[in-house]
Amino acid sequence: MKPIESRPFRPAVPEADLPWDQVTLSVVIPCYNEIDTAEELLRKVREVPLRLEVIVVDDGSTDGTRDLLTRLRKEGLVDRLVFHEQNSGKGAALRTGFAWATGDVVVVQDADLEYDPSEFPLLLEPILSGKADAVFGSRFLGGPHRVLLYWHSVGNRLLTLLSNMLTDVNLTDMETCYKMVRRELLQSLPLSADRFGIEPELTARLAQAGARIYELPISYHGRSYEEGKKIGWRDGFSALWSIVKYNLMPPYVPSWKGSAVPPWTAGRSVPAGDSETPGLVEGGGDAPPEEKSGA
Ligand SMILES: Nc1nc2c(ncn2[C@@H]2O[C@H](COP(=O)(O)OP(=O)(O)O)[C@@H](O)[C@H]2O)c(=O)[nH]1
Ligand SMILES: [Mg+2]
Repeated sequence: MKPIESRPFRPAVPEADLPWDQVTLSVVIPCYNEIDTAEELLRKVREVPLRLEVIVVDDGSTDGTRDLLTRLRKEGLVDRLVFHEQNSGKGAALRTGFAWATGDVVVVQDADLEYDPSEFPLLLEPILSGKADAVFGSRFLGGPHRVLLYWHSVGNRLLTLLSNMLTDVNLTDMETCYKMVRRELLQSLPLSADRFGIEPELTARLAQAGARIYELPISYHGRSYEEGKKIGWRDGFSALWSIVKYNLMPPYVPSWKGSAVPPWTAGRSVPAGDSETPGLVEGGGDAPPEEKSGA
């Protein structure tokens, strides 16, 4: 496996004059019992023609995913592998991954194959060109998608409607996995949800921080419950509560004071990341990297 930096750079979007080679994209992958998909997913991520920092957080898997990830880390597919000793939920896994991110921009990538990493450059373009601080990939804006689970999609639209009413931003897919955010903004947000409440929480905090949010159509290869989909109607009800909680109750997030002109638009050159560090981390939790052993 060749390191990503040695590959020719091929942006997948037309704006060729953007500083694609000056940003590092941290890809945070929460992973819980995904032995059937994790390897193929990681290979797809590594094919993306961007400078990447790949952070995988294993959330207490019990199906052999941990050993698989350890092997893939040795193979060079993973830059940073963090293990949660106990299953704690997608939100907890994301908070661990966000704390470790050192790239300029962070994107969430589920470990199943429902979302396609080859769309990262499309999502990155509004951030790279300085228009957006965060970009959501929407499954409901006309991109190609497998049709299934009608009532699930109705649930998603209702949750998005309620979230929009309280955040006053007009998203079409609040629950999407594809949320890409400038790292400094993301790490400034007070996130606390352990499970799927992280989606409305992240959305609410970005809106409260006054982030410039863009939305783009993405493709979606949904899986059925037989194929391993885990999220269910209970998660829907808990999302309702999360939307109310993170929008109407403290803490109240002040406006983000970050620069509207990101450094890469001024031609900054960003180092490729610390490939000398061991990257394999036992434990996890939310502490920032400098407070952990093995960093
Ligand atoms: N369901 C579930 N997913 C988790 C957990 N911790 C991390 N994840 C990861 O979070 C992502 C989203 O979960 P997934 O089951 O695909 O959600 P769904 O596709 O919406 O049903 C996947 O990459 C999971 O591996 C957890 O405790 N439960
Ligand atoms: Mg999924």
